Amino acid sequence: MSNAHKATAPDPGDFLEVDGSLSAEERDIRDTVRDFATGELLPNVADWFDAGTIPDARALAKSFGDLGVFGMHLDGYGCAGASAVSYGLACRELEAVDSGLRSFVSVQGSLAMTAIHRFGSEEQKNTWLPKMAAGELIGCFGLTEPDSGSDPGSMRTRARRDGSDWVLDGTKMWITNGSIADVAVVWAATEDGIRGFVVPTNTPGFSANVVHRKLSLRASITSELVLDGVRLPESAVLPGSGGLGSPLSCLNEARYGIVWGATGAARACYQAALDYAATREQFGRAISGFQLTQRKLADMLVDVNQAGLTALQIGRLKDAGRCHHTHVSFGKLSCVAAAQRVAGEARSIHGANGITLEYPVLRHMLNLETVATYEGTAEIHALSLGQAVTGVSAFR
Ligand code: TGC
Ligand code: FAD
Repeated sequence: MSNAHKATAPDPGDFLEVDGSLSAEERDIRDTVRDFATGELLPNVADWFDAGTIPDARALAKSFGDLGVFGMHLDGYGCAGASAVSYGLACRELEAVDSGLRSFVSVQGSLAMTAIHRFGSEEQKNTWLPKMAAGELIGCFGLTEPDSGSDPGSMRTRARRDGSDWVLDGTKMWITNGSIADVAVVWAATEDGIRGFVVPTNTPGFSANVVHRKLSLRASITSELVLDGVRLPESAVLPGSGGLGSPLSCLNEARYGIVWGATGAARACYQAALDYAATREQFGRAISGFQLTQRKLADMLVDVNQAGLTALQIGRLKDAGRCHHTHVSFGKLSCVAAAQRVAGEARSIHGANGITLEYPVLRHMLNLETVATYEGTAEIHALSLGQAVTGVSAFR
């Protein structure tokens, strides 16, 4: 006879007990990041979003460095060498506050630091990574261009040799933290294919312009990078980089963080909706008692928990060395779509209050428009999966 009906009622926030399978170390990391995120970031994030910037991004970088989340999945050079699941949990807890804050950590650790860690010389690693891990230096990652987004292989930024130097010309667009960065990892086409360059942002010819009037990811700084005859020594090229596969392999790391991050945004919206529905009364009763609201809450519960299971499974595959980049596409496509559905339903449950910054739901919903776009749009990840299951590429 089944005992299912006698079991303790599930926790709505972790219905399938995904967190029950975490190790003690993973739970510690989750709790440390959650405490920091809810204590230090949550009270400020609506103001930052309202202002359309992070007013003291250097102080925030230092706090993230002290917390140990920059490049936490990397080994050596001041990095923590944590598991993929631990890194994912950190992304989840940060994005439960705001996608822009997880982005800060993704771009620094998964993109700029990973590129140097994976393709850099010992000298480059020793010069940049410890200070980036500590949050003393801020990095950005320039792949996208005004006319080259989903198709980065069509980039126009060029690096040409001039004696023993390299000279870079081109424009990068939509670059997170570009105008506050100390160092930019810039991808450029050379005679030998696409290569990565470590560009100190005080190099003559380098400039960055902030993108204004964004309606999404407002608690994040987004910039255009202009490279106008930027002259660099041979030691600036990432010696291990070669071909489009190099930047794409960094994207896999950041996309993996987004898989988890999206589950944090979804959880935050779901919890806000649950709380609001329990206290908001119309027609003489709490709106949580209406069948139509319960249908929304049930659908959200399923989305939040299925996304959580997906993220954990991909994390376990990654820790076991069995994560293919199409697993990450699966997670990025499905978890972000789930978070978008949850945020939309949560906003509707909040009625008029849902359109204000007093509640987190529209802020998350707007942020998720960016999350669904960067690091490969939903369409690009659908095509990656389509190619994986059919063997036919439909990109062109
Ligand atoms: P294709 O011919 O398929 O591939 C070129 C080479 O790359 C290899 N490859 C990968 N390697 C590692 N990881 C992946 N995910 C890879 N996908 C492909 C491939 O095997 C090949 O290697 P080889 O040795 O044969 O040369 O290239 P394609 O030109 O057809 O393009 C493929 C496509 C469309 C999937 C790719 O270009 C793509 O992913 N487009 C989306 C671009 C994108 O995601 N940009 C993100 C910019 S960074 C950003 O948004 C930061 S947001 C801030 C934050 O994260 O918070
Ligand atoms: P496009 O590629 O022009 O796509 C437009 C539409 O066409 C999309 O719906 C797309 O899915 C669709 N489409 C394109 N190709 C196909 C196809 N083959 N089949 C079907 N549909 C297709 N980039 C960086 O390099 N570094 C960063 O730090 C960074 N940070 C960002 C921060 C923010 C806030 C934003 C919004 C973007 C950021 N990006 C960054 C850029 C981001 O990666 C690109 O916006 C993204 O790759 C999509 O490129 P695009 O905007 O040019 O859209």
